[in-house]
Amino acid sequence: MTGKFVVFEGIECSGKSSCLEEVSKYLTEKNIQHIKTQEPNEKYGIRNLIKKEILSGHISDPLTDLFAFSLDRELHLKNEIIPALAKGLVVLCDRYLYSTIAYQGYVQGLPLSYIKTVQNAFMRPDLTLLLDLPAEVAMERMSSRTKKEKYDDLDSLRVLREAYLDIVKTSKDKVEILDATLPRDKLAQQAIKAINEVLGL
Ligand code: ATM
Repeated sequence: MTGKFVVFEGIECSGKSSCLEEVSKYLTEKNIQHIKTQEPNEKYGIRNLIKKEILSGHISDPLTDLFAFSLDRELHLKNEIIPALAKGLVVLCDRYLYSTIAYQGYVQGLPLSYIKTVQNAFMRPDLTLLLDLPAEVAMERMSSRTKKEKYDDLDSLRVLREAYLDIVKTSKDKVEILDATLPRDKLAQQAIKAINEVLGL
C-alpha cells in the first residue's frame, strides 16, 4: 500500500501550520500513521540557510531562490517523503510546488513556464489544501510579529493571494480551496473532510 501526500499551501498567517497540527491530531486519534513535515526543510540545513540568506533579503536573486528551494525539495522527497509514502504513511507537508510558482514566479517574476518546467520533475501531491485568506487579514494577524521577512508586506501578500487562486484555476491537481477566515476548528473540519475523501474514509 502506498500512502497519501497532502500539502498545505497559503500566504503567511493563513493558518497552515495550525491546520496541519489539527489534522495530525485527528489522524492520531484514528490510528492513521503519518508524518508532519515542511518546506523549506530543517533537516538538511537548507531552511536555516534560506532564512538567513534569502528570506532576510540579504540575497535577492530569483534564480538562486528557485534552485535553493528546488535542492531542498529534491532532498526532502528523496530522504523523507518518498520513503514515508512507500511505507504507507500519510505525509502532511507545509508548502510545496505552488509556493515556488507563487513566490518565485508571481512575486519574483521568473517566467511561469520556466518554473513549471523545473517543478515538473517533482512528484505531484494526492491533495493540495489551499488556505485562502485576504491579504489585509494576513497583515492584521501579522501585526504582533516583531521580525518581518521578505514577503511580509501588503503588496506581496496581495500578489501571493491572487497567485495561489490563479494557480489552482488551471491546475490539474486535486485541490480544495478552504476559507482561512474560519475559526481554527471549523477550518480543520473542512481540511479533514477533504483528506477523508482522499483516504477513502
Ligand atoms: P515559512 O515556512 O515560515 O512560511 O517560510 C517559508 C518561506 O519560504 C515563505 N516566505 N514567506 N513569507 C515562502 C518561501 N518559499 C518560497 O519562496 N519558495 C518555495 O518554494 C517555498 C517552499 C517557500
